Amino acid sequence: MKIDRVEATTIEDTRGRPTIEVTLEAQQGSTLHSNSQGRTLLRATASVPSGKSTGSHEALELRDSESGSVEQAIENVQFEIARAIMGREFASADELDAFLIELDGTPDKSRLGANALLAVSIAAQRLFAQAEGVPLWRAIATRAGTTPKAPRLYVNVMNGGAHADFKLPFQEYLLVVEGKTSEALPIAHEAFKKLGERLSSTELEASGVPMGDEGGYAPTFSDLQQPFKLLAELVQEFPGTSIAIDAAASELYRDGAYHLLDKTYTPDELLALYVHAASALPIHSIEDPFAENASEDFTQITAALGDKILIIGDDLTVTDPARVKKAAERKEINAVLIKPNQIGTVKETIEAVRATYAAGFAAVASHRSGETSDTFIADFAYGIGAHGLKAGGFAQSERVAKYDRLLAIEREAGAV
Ligand code: 2PG
Ligand code: MG
Repeated sequence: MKIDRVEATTIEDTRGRPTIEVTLEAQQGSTLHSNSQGRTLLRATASVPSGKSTGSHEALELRDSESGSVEQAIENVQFEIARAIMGREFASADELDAFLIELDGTPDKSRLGANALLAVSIAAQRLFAQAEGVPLWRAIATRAGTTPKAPRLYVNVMNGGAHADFKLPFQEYLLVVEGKTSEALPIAHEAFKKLGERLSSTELEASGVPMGDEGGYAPTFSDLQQPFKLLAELVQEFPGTSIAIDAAASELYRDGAYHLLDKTYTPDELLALYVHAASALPIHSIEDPFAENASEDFTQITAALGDKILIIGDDLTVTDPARVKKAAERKEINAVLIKPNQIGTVKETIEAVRATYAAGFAAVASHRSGETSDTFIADFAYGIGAHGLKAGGFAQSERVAKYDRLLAIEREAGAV
């Protein structure tokens, strides 16, 4: 395939911050082996999300440090990347990604920007799927060598931490819903509504429940147990559901201790809190229970709880195949969060998935806290047969779009 048009522009994410959108065009049939007749125009657009609680080992999102603009990343796509890829023959999306990685030439994508590279990489993956005449999720499955499957819904019902001014210490309280999307989604919606009614009926939130960055409620609690109690009640009412949290503990760690509400916890005390929660409550998984460099604490919690629940690495592993392998050797986790923009190309994201599966771990695909309406992550989750997909709460259409895409995939998959 030869790409003959590359365009990049700024759009706003759910936090109103600028991010990058790229459109690529190619002529189908413009290979050495085709004649000039019957060519169709292929066109694909992709935009990239942006994180707030970012791991320090993530690939670099290129932004102007003062204004936060992505002008430089856009320029990099429009000039250097466009010039390098246009008119060149790429036999596969993998070949194109390998070319992008080499063009950037840095280990953390800091020259051209992981945001610039990923937008091109995702749009290119879409172009190749179109050229092959297969749905995006199918193209991803073929590329990754995985068996497509509907992911569990990881619906972020209560937002805390950096996503809600730390009104709740843990960043994400999620309801995990099992089953095929068309059955799981109505249950998730109903439970989300119920939770909203309950929160607004408490005196505390009588004036209406505020919402957090990821489209979930952002209530204030004075004790750590209260949100868990509310969720445990919901789980009882809605069979097939369970609780997950993303502690995003790197954000809670200062001066050798973890700060939760008005108390500090040593790593051992925090471990005891998790162990107690996992024995008393229907907990399915805990993500980033400790700070990103607390290797031994991760190993300890996985030894204590790993046969019962998932311990998911996010800031710890940053979708980096090498880091996933290291985490496997050290037995730090038994599941990996997969976020394409932590590494910068679809190719490397797939390599991180391979490393995850090679270790016998579960993969949970994830959006970012600053999202766009791009639904690539839903196709990716389905294509790799992910254990789950984190796509946020229902109060933002950018989150709902991902769940709706899973519904559409279910129909497409049934029709094949
Ligand atoms: C996380 C993500 C997504 P952010 O920590 O898992 O929920 O948040 O995009 O802010 O890193
Ligand atoms: Mg996380």
